[in-house]
Amino acid sequence: MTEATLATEGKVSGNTWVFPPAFVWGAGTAAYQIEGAAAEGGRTPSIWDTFSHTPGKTSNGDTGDMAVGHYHRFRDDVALMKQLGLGAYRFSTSWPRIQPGGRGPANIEGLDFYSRLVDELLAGGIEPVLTLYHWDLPQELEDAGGWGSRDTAFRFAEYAAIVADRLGDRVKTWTTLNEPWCAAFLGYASGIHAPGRHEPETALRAAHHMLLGHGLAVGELRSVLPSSAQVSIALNVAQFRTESDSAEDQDAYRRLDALQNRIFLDPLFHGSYPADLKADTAEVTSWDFVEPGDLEIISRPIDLLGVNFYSPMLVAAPLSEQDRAEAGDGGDGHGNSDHSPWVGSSDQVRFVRQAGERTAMDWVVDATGLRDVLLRLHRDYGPVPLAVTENGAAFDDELDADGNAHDPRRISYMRGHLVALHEALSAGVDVRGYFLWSLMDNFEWSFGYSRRFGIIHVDFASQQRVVKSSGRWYSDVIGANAV
Ligand code: IFM
Repeated sequence: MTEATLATEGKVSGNTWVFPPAFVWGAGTAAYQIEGAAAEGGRTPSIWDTFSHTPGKTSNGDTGDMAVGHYHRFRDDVALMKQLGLGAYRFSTSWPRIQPGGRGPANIEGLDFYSRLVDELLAGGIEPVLTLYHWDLPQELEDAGGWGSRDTAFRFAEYAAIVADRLGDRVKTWTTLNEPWCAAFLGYASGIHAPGRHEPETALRAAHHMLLGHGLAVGELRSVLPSSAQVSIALNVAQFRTESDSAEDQDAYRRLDALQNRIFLDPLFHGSYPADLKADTAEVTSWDFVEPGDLEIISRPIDLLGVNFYSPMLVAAPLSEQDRAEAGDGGDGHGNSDHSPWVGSSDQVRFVRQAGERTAMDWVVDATGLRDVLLRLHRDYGPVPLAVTENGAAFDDELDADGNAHDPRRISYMRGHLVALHEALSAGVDVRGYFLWSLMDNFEWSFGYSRRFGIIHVDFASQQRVVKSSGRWYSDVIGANAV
């Protein structure tokens, strides 16, 4: 993504927020959430196939076996993207489709699929933005230790080289990992995501191995791709806020910020893990998995940081026994957790339920969080350019009698977040693009098909697609380059 020529060109006039001329407008998906064809074309199972087929792990026992059939319908889906006027499409490649089993030779049929997709996008004037890992680790690698094993980082770099070798002549923007926090902590600690393990130490180890895999992959990508290619990582950077200025609440903030944000940002941009994170987790791990030279690899320069943002979180110190009794808190004393089911220091933090509108995920709607997270990244980790690589909302959309899907709440969510992004631009933050999550309704991980994030409605039985009113609204925004 080229420089968007910032603040001075991101103008506001009346109630219209005009974006910089080179601003990239996109939408995103991920392989396991949309492709289906789980056993076709030489693909072998990933941890998400195993997990979703394990009784009790997903709503209704839903799996990605069929998902929304994108593997067979990709041309129709690209036609819809074209109709919306998307400038870019963010998708992920499936590791077990490209390198079954996670090691050894490439599966040409798998690479051919993505090659056709890329060609179709380019023919439609849509820039492909490729993510190498959106959580679908080949099951064989999990059987060999998964991300808890250091070898997985090296396998990931090998896979990155295979994909770059085939698609690097046409794909300009590359993302190594999507949301490693979710993959590490939801996958290996809370266990609500694949592979469903409950091992806090392994989660920290996995986070490090993912970062190492990222750094090794950056090296491979740089050696295979033309020098004009852009290499990035996408993090779900959390915007934590505190209930008060008390030292106890500030400490809860510090702990969570270390465990979700700085655990990735500091090694990537400063070449070290935060000292307070190591101290906070000393009872869980000695961090002996960090070997000499790892941090140099992890902090190899990148061209862009992807920011995935949905909702801010309010945190505080736990209530004292007395306060809990007075508040009639019969729960665990940690309050309501909006997003973060495992925090490593759960005795020291409490999530506070925020007032306000909520999405179908029960996530509070507060667009100021996006502005603040962008400002913070610019302040603490700049000058790396940013792109909002995910932002969106799930609502219980239904087709009306005429077959239309009206989703005014999603339009309002998007509008608010785009204005917030614009505020960050105007404050001088280098934000190069916005990728709405998601292009279409799809498999929402442990929620199965019960949560709809799309701007295109999908009837999961017939696979029929209908552009929602938010899709038409977004199309107008793209056309005007303004909100
Ligand atoms: O659907 C997910 C996506 O795969 C990763 N980021 C959050 C989205 C909504 O939960």
